[in-house]
Amino acid sequence: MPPPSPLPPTPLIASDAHLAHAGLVELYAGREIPCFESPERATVIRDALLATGDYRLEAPEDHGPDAIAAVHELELIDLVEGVWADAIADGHDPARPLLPDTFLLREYAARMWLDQLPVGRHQRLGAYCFDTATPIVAGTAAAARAAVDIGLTALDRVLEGERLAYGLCRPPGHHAGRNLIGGYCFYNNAAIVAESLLSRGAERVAILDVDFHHGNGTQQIFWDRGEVLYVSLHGDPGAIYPYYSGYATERGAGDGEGATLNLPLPPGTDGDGYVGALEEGLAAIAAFEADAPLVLSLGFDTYHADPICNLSLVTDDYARIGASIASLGFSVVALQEGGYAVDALGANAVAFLGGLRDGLAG
Ligand code: Q9C
Ligand code: ZN
Repeated sequence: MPPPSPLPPTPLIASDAHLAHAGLVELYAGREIPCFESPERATVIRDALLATGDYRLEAPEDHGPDAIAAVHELELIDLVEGVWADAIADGHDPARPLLPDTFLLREYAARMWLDQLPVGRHQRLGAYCFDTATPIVAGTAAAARAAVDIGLTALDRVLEGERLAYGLCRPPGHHAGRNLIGGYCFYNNAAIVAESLLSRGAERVAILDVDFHHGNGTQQIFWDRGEVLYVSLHGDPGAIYPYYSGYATERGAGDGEGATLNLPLPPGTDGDGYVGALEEGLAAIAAFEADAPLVLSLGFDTYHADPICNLSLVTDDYARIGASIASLGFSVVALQEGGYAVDALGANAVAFLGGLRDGLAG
């Protein structure tokens, strides 16, 4: 191992609360399979970063419920916080994760008032969830709250003067919308951090999303708001999750028109192709002239061996991508999203954050 670099250690904000968001299964092609979004993901990333000597581990501080309520509707928060208890009270097996068994589709929603929804939160889960990949267990709500606190604590460190802070959020956040959970996400950590920046006086905040998937939740939250630029690189949704959003034609609306930039990438895109598209995204961010740190939704599911994705990045590409993002000159609040090739997550995190860290220091 090379000697640690002389730069001061970068804050790595992490918590063990996520360990209880475990025993998860998802439904895929008619089968129940172990959920790709596992606790080991966060453990291997944390251990690999600490082994470099370049990071200092810090627990999140409790930021209370207000920052979550600034982004998510109260009924969604109420659902996340209470759905497990309602299911258990109604006889749900505590050893089994909870998944919706119906979804509130347009046809029904059009003639249904929200106050007609069933009282049991487990019975209305399908009104607030858009897929079968977002299992809930007893520890889910506390883990989701801790992930938000991780993001907000990382933000605090950057506002105190760090060029980079990394929040090891789990569960991830970018698929969660104002009133929807999905894609392994409950509270939208990155959106909450961006909204917190606005509440602290920023006028223009940019979010860059380099997770493999389109951050449909983040896009929805800021769709009609010009003060937040959302730029996302992702696998072409014509072929892959989340299917219904992330097309280049989606550019925002109203005050937010032009403040959403989607850069879908063809299957098999390699490092050179990725960096080419990234340059377009970075140019848009530079032109936006944010007056706040960059909020980065960071996923490693762009990796060639990711089990549910279709891009072709290799570990060395992450160092280039990190360096490229650093060249923007913004301080960065980096928040973990996806990445499911567990054996490679540590090396990819070290490469990416190392490139970013060195670039921001130089
Ligand atoms: N058979 C994030 O990366 N569906 N979420 C996968 C696999 C859900 C990904 C289907 C993918 C969600 C944060
Ligand atoms: Zn993803």
